[in-house]
Amino acid sequence: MRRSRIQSKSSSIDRGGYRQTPRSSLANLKLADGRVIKFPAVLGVLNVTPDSFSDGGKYLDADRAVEHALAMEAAGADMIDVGGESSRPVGAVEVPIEVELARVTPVLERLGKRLRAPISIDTRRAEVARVALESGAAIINDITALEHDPEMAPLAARTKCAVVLMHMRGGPANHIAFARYRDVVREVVKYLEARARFAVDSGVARSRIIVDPGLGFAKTAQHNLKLLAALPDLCALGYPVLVGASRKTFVSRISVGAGSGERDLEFGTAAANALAIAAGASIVRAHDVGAAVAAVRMAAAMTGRDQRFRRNA
Ligand code: PMM
Repeated sequence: MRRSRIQSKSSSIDRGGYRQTPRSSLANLKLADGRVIKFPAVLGVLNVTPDSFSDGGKYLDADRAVEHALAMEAAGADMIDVGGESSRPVGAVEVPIEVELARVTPVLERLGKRLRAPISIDTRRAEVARVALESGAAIINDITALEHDPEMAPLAARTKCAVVLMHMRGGPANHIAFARYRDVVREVVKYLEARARFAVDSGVARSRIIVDPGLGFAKTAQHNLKLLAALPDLCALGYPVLVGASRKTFVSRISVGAGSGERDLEFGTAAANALAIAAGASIVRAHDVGAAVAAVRMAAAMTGRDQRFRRNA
């Protein structure tokens, strides 16, 4: 069997099967306000945009957005990811910061009073993140891994929020033009290792850093599949790993065929989520929260990561 050239710190990885209780996936994320997110966890997606790939335009109205967030929480989402700038593979439009703020602020204000699940803000702009954190968000999900805005790292350090560092090349509008690698796994792991080091050097606590391979961001379907197969290498960095396969084009291309497109995409996403958790990922980002929760729970129980089933063994 071909082994990745990245030597994992965990020598017990067996690529042929799934590890029991992967060492590198930490048990939980402790937020600065005392709340604890137990892993594996589901991050429900709330895109407040007119043009996001799978749900663009559905939740531009703040009341509908709040309703959807509450429904995702009721369906078992552990966190809700609020985003006001689309990053679809082709033709994402750069929105002015005023527009991004106008989209997310009313939603965050209303959610702050009603949602118990922690909120993450999906943004590359420190000003948007600052406003969100003031409204009660606890996590910054930065698809540029703190690269886009020099104020982002100091903000994360100062506020003690958790941060998701995602791999991407280029920007939200043109990343697909940069999908060229010698060794995608090696390059993504090295990048995330460097960005995590940068975050720590900037004052972000190691325990509040999450890394994400950025499926679909400057990646072809082959790149995404290679990264999913190599998740243990990413987990070996020692940070919780977030995987965002939900409704992405590569899942659609692979899984759509037998039944209705929508259902196939949901099942394909659920399969990707289950296998990602089984391979050691800690969080999946999901549009269909009910399906993701079922997939994650099943994968966690089968790989000994669900405390309830371990005790009864
Ligand atoms: N994908 C999208 C947006 N934000 N954030 C992280 N951390 N990881 C992802 O994979 C990710 C993200 C694009 O998906 P959508 O527009 O369909 O929600």
